[in-house]
Amino acid sequence: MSIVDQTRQDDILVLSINNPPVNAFSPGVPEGLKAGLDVAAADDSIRAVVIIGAGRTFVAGADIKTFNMPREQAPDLRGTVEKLDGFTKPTVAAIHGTALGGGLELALACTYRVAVPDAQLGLPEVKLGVLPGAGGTQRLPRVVGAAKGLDMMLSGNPVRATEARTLGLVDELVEGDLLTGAVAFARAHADSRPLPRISERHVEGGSPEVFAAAREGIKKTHRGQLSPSLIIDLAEMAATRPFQEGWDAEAAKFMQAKDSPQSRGLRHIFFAERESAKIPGLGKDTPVSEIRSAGIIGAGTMGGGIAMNFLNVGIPVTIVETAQEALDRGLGVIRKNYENTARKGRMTMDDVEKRMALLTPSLNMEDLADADIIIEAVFENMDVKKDIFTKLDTIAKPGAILATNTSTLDVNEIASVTGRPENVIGLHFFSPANVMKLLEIVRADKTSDSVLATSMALARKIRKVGVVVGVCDGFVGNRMIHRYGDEARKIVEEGANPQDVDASMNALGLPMGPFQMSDMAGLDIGYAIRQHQARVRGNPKPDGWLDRIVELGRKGQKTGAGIYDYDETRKPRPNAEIAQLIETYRAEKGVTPREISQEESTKRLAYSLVNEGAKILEEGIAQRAGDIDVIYIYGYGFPAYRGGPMQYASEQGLKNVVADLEKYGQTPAPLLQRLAEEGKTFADYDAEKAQPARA
Ligand code: T1G
Repeated sequence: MSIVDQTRQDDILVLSINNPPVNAFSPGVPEGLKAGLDVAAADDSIRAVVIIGAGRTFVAGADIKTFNMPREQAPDLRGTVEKLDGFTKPTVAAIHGTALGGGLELALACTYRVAVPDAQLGLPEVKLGVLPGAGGTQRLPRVVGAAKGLDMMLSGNPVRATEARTLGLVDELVEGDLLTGAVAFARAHADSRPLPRISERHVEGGSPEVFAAAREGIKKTHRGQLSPSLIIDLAEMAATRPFQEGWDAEAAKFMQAKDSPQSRGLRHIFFAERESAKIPGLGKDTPVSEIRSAGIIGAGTMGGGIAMNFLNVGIPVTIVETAQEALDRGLGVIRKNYENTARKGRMTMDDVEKRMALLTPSLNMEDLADADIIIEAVFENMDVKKDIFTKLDTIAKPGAILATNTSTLDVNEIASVTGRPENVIGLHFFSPANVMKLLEIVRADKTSDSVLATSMALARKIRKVGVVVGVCDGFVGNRMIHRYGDEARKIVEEGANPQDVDASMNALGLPMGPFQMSDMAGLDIGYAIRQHQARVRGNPKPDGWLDRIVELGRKGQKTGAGIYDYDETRKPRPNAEIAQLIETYRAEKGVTPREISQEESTKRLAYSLVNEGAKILEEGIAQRAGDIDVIYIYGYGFPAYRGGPMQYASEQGLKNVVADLEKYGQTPAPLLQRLAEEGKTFADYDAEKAQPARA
C-alpha cells in the first residue's frame, strides 16, 4: 500500500490515506491526494471522490514533526486544500476516529463530510501554540457560526460527530460500514450542482460584541499566550472580510505563531509527554499484568484520592484503615467529592452509586489478600511503612504489586523488609490525588521490569501521566522544589518581601509562587522536611525566618494564616507582623536588606530548578530532561507554553543560564556547564541519550 491508495468503486474513486499511526499529514500525503484528484479530473467515468483514512482514524492533523522543516519542504496542506476547494467534481471526506487540525481542514475543503457517530472533529492547534493554518479559521466559523467557531478554536476541544451533524459540520452520519456509506453518499450527490463551497458562505453571528467578549475571555483562560489572539483576529476577518483576504492573512499569522517560543514549548511537551511513557531498556516483550483489583491502605486525603482514580475506571478497591471512625470519614470524603462532581453536572448520581459500589471498606489488612496491587498511603514515617510492608509480605498474593505512595522516603529501604523486593515500587501521587495528573513511578533497585511496565500501563489506564524516576530524597519533583524553596527563602533574607518573590514566578506564568504554594501545601510539611534534612546532615535545628513563622503556629491556609493571612476567599494577604519578623531576622543575622529586581528573582528561582534538574539527570534519577519538564507541568503548575523548566532554560540559552547562576551565587551543575560550552540545549541532551549506543 502507498501512503495514499487509489481504488475504484465503479464511478467513484476512493483515496485512502495510509500513514500510521494517526494518518498525520506527513510528506507524501499531499502529493498522493493531489495525484488522486488529477486522476479523477482526467477520467470522465469518475463522478465523485471519497477520501478516507486507513487504520484507526481519518487525518489527525498536520505532522507536528514537520513544523521545524524549511517551509518549501513542509507538506503542502494549503495547496491540497486549495485544489480541493476548486475541484469540479464532488469530494466526500469519510471520517472515523479523529479529524483534527489539518485533518478537519482537509475535510472542510471537501464538498461533503460523512462520519461514524463516535468520530471526533476539532481544531486543537491552540494547544500547540499555533492556529488552524489551512483554512480552518475561515471555514469553521462559516459552518458553525462565530461563537461556536471561536469556542472550538480557542478551547481546542473536539466535538463528537453527532454534535457535528447538528452543527452542519457533518452532512450525514454513517451507522454501518463507513466506506460503503461514503461511496453511496458520493454516488447520490454525484450530479448535484452547483457544488456547495464553504468558502462562499457567510459567518452567522459575527458581531463585534462576540469578538470583544472572546478577547476579554482569553485574558483569563490563555494568559500570556500569542496564538489565541491571532485566532480571534482571523475569525473576525472571516466574519468581515472576503474569504481570500482571510485565507492569505491566516498563512502569515500561522508562521508567526509557529515560530514563537510558546509554540516550541507546547510542541516540546506534546512529544515529551509521550516519550515519558517509554521506558528505555525495557524489552517490547516485557510482561504487563492486568490490574483488576486494588487495595489501598489509609483512607486519608491521599488514600481516598488514590482510590477514586481506580473507581473512576471501574477497578474495584478495598480500602483499609485502623479505626472505624477514620474509615467512615474517608468514605464520606470520597462520596462527597463525587456528589460535588455530580452537582456540577459532570456525572450523574447513578455514576456516583456505581463508583461507591466498587469500594469495599475494611479494618483488616487480610482483606487485601487477593488484590492485584496494594498501595500504601499512610503517615510519612519510615517505621510505620516498614511495619506495613512486613505485614503485606505475609498477606498479599504472589505477584501482587506492593506500592508505596511515599513522597520522599527511600523505597529501597521499604522494599528491603519484604521477601519480594522485585514486586515493590513507588507510586507517588500528587495531592489532590483524584485531580493531579502526574504520577511519579519510583523504580527501586530491585523493582522488576514487569512491575515497572505494569505500573506505567496502569498510569495510562487511570488517566495519569506516568514518569519513571529513581530513588533519592524527593525523587525528581520534590527534590527540585526543595532547592527552589531554599532559594526563595534566601531571596527574602536578602531583602525581598514574600509577595514580590511570588509575583516573580506569577510573571513567568506559574499560578502560584513558592510561598503561595507553601501556604497551600501546609508550612508544617516543609518545616518537618527541613528538620529531617538537618538531622540527616547532623546540623542543629534550622532557624530560618520561615521556621519561626511555623513555630508561631501559623501553618498556612489550613490554619487561616501562614506567610500570608487568609479570609474565606483564601486570597493571600501580606501580614505586617510577618514583615516585622523578617526584618528582625535579617537584623539578627546582620543582613542589610537590598532591592532585588523581579528579573533577578525569576531567574534565581527558575534556574534553581534547572540546576537541580541537571544534577538529577547526571545521577540518572530522571531519564530525560523532557521527563523533568512533564513532571513540572503536570505536578507543579509550570506553564505548558514555557515547555517546562528545562525547555525554558534552553530557550534562554544555557550559556546565559550558567552565567546567571554564577552571578547569583549558585554553582552550575557539570552537565549544565558542558551543554553550555558545547552550545547545546537539553533537547540535544535527550536526543544524544536516545541514540542507540554505538557498537
Ligand atoms: N503529528 C505527528 N505525530 C503525531 C501527531 C501529529 N499530529 N498526532 C499523534 N502523533 C504521534 C504521537 O506522537 C505518537 O507517537 C503516536 O502518534 C500516537 O499518538 C495546519 C498546523 C490523534 C487524539 O494536535 O491529539 O494540524 O509516541 O499516543 O492517545 O492547521 O495523538 O507512538 O511515537 O497521542 O491514541 C493538529 C495531536 C496538528 C492532534 C490520538 N492535530 N494528536 O491519541 O495516540 S497541527 C493535533 C492527538 C495542525 C494545521 C495545523 C492524539 C490523537 P509515538 P498518541 P492516542
